[in-house]
Amino acid sequence: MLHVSKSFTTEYALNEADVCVVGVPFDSTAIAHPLQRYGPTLIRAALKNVNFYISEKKKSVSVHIHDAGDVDVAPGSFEETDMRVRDTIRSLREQNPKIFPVILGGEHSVSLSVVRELKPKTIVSFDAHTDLSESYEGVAYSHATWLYHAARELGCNVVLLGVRDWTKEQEATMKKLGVATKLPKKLEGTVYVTVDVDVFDPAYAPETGFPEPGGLSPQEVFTLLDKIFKNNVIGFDIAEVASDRLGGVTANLAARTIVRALGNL
Ligand SMILES: [Mn+2]
Repeated sequence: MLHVSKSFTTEYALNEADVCVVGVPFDSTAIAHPLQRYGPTLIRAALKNVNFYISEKKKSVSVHIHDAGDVDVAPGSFEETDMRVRDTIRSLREQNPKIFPVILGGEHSVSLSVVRELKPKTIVSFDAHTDLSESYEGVAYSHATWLYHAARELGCNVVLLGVRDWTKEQEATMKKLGVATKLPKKLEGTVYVTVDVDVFDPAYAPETGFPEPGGLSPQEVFTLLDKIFKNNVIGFDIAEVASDRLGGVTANLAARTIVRALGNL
């Protein structure tokens, strides 16, 4: 008998799993606190200690999870990392077309690579920021621009929840793209959900690249997630956990958020 533990209580082979976890430890475009590379490690460590049971709903979260590991990112290159993330997601979906991908960031630019593969009709982004600049510090593809490029390339609907900091230019872009800042009753087509942990108030999630005061509470985010998952959600990520210390509250909240999301599958 092997007395060993993996990321999840029980871990399934890809072809027997409902959910596939993929880490993307990329943080090369982060400016303030580039520690997002440890996000996948921190969230996995937290996931080991989180019960896959939602007490208030008396509901077991019983999805079968396969952990594919982390993408070998190319430090300093979004383009090369993008290719590797897309290739990885594509291969996983070829091997199991029904798999529901859960991506652990990494900075928020990793979401662009994922939606380029999944091509959702609607993106719901929980984020304090719009991430709708065309370029940031002269760089086209970064954590601060990914949603602009996703919206332009895919021509998809965008819903931004918990957003509370934007520039005049970003405000014009939001108008131009028809970005919703409240959850519509019904979401169109396939839906991709991304959670930048800075959507939470920094009191709940201090370990992140760009904390903004006045954020949402965990309960508010969980309630919104429950509503969103009544639609045709095809993938989920959580980005911007940034710390080099195990046992932080932000990674624990990220893990709890994942369990809440998976509880709706
Ligand atoms: Mn953000």
